[in-house]
Amino acid sequence: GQIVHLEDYRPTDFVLERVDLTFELDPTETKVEARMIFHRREGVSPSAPLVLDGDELKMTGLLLDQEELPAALYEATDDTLTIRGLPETAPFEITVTTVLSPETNTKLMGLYRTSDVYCTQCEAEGFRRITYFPDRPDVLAVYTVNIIADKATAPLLLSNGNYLGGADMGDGRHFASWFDPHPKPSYLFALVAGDLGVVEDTFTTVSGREVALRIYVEHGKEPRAAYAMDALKRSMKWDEEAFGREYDLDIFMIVAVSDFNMGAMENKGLNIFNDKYVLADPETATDADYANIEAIIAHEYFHNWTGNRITCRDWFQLCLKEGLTVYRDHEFSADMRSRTVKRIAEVRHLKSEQFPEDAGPLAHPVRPTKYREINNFYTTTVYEKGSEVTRMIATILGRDLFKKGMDLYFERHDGQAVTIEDFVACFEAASGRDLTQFSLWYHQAGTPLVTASGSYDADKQTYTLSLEQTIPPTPGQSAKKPMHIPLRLGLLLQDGSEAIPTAISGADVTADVVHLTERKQTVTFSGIPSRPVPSFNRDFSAPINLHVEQSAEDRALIARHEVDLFARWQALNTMALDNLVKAAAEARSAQPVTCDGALVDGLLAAAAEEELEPAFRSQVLSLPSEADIAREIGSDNDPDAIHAGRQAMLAAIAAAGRDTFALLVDKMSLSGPFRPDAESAGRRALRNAALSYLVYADDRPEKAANAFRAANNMTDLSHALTLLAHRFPDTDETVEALAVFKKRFADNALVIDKWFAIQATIPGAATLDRIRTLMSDPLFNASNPNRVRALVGTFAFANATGFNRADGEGYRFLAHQILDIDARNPQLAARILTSMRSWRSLEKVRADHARGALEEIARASNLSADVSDIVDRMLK
Ligand code: B3K
Ligand code: ZN
Repeated sequence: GQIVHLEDYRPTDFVLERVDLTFELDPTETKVEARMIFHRREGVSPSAPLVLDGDELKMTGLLLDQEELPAALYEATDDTLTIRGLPETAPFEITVTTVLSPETNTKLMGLYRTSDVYCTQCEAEGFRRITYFPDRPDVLAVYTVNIIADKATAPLLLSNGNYLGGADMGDGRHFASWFDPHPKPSYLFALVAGDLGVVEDTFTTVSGREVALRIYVEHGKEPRAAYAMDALKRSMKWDEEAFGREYDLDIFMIVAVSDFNMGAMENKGLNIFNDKYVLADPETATDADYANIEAIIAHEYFHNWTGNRITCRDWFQLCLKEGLTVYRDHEFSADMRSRTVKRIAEVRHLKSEQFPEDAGPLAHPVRPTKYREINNFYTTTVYEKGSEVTRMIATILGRDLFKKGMDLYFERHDGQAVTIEDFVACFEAASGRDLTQFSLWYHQAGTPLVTASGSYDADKQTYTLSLEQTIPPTPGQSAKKPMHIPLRLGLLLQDGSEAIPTAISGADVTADVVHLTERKQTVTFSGIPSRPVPSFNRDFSAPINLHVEQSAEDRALIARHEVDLFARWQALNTMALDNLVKAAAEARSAQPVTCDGALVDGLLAAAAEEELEPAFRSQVLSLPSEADIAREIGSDNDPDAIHAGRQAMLAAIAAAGRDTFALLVDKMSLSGPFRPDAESAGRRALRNAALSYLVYADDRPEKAANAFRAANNMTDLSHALTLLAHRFPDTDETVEALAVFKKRFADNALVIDKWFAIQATIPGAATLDRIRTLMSDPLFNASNPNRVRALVGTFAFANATGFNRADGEGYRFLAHQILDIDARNPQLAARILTSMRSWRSLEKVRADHARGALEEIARASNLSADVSDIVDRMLK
């Protein structure tokens, strides 16, 4: 693929007015007729040809105003159809006929089949695999879709918008027509046809319109869609209340399919979901599954306004819809659950996924300026950092002005395809603030590092903070400008109360937000009666790394007294991380691992603190992951030492807290029927965290095996199985539990994915052989993305010791898998390959093996654009 540059953007020469599509569905010979009405844009040269996009198309007909086009007037290549001699000003109709084979479409882009159901995925550039088309997000048109199919195997025929009607065709086939009155880009087109079960409900909008809600799932799975339906209704209500957004069609449909490249897709009025994010019941779904379903149902629904009604001018603007919509779904979940616990989970995710991306060879700005393969830019930087940037706008402007800016955005740009600049301009207009420097967050990649040191002057009663920001170099960006960093900050006094400064100089401050705007800044707080303990980045107000020398005692003070609960968690987590880094170094040099007493006391005190909600306490007990430790160390990483150091710390905490944990296991047990609400989930999380420590403290598998037998829901069951498999992999108890679990859930794909994933994360070098064995298990299915992600993806992303074997076998295994997957499904292959994005921070022996494996991929012939883009950037 060629490199696309933002600066080359220009509008199309032709305006597309409307589209009529007719599909005659067949597994291997689907006929598509696309009738498109265009006119030449004013000012465009009368000789300019119409150039349409295509991808692996077989064209069987081409008409201009219903007349066959002479061959001299058009040219079709692999990826374009160019038509000349078109009317100067009058509208004209182009009719393209193509023939597709959904059954053999293994890329899962365009029209494909999954479990005998026809379905589509068009974002980003899948529509061009259906017909020749101006396949770009700034071409908005009104669509009519006619679907013809065999009535017996495809009784259900769905597309975007409102149902127009349908009829029997008398030959065993039937048809249905759909009309979507809202102009949309092609990436939001969807079609589904097949035989599915349905769950129905209704929602009455704030203005009193009744909307039909339908969730389609495989027959027999209807009861498992109830939670998704509930989440949908809550999302619709929340968007009315929080953002003033009402739904705009008569019907809203969700279809769950089992073969899908990602989580879900926000097609107008017809969302298509990976069934992993729809189906749930207590027996088969964990609390995390429920939370994900709630978040993703909301996310896709929220796209109806942020993405669909207002869309992106070009794919460089992806964060315009994704960053904003993630922010919206985060706020939704925070309102549905505990805001603090949600924020902790977001920050953990951001640090473990986005920070490494931003620190490695794949780093790119939230709003990139070039790409080779757009599918590779659906990244955690665009999504999660994009959400953090939106959150910072809200922090800087405050709630009311942020809302005013959002309202203006909806009012100004409804029905348009716009840019990040348009978005930011709305907040500038609403607030009168200049956000030019702030906008660097969209343009400069890399996680800013803020270093801070403080000094207290007892005579003057002033406290002075010296702050410095540095933004590390990233690919293509060596020098960076200082950014506007909104840093929420509190000064705690020794009794735990908060100091109220009489004056602050050296920075703009609004409430507790200190606005850092210079490379170096000295901020002085006056009227501080005694040496304060600064608590930085409350609520994680800015997505930065922070280096500040702070004693364990100072951190413990924050952990005990901060009013910002997030900051309390952060203090303990930072303490733990510092200690884990030290433990890794000790383990690497074969010294005994030491565990800081203040940390253990802090953890145990928080764990037992009844004033705090259980979910929060479970977050405190969950130590930074091995990947977090590696990121903190930054270079020359030895995953085995990190693992050994962390295990030793877990054992020390387990030994010190035995009584606390035993008590918690008792206290947090739940009786009565399973409820997936946040509070019950929090109790299960705390109980399981405590149970984990009890199991670490034991050398025998009884406790875990008993927990496995006693479990009456998937959260507890999969947790117990994980404890058994990870801590006692080769015992009879584990072998038996794995067999029982497999047998019990053999016909539930989503649960079997967990069975694979749990085994893929067993620490240690021996797991690679286990993975190989599992790949020949009859339940393994190399063409199902969820299954491949569960086994191969989980191994590469989440098993630091297994994957990063010192002999490099893990990398070579992955290289072969990537090549194998790439031949069928490039998007899936490219995504799994990003698991190697931090390879340069490994110690030399491993790094050399990793490079060798990457080079092996790079050398292979017939690499997809997706994989070659990733591998080239990783080796650069
Ligand atoms: N917009 C889709 C993602 C499409 C990914 C294309 N490779 C789902 C979402 O973010 O809501
Ligand atoms: Zn999205």
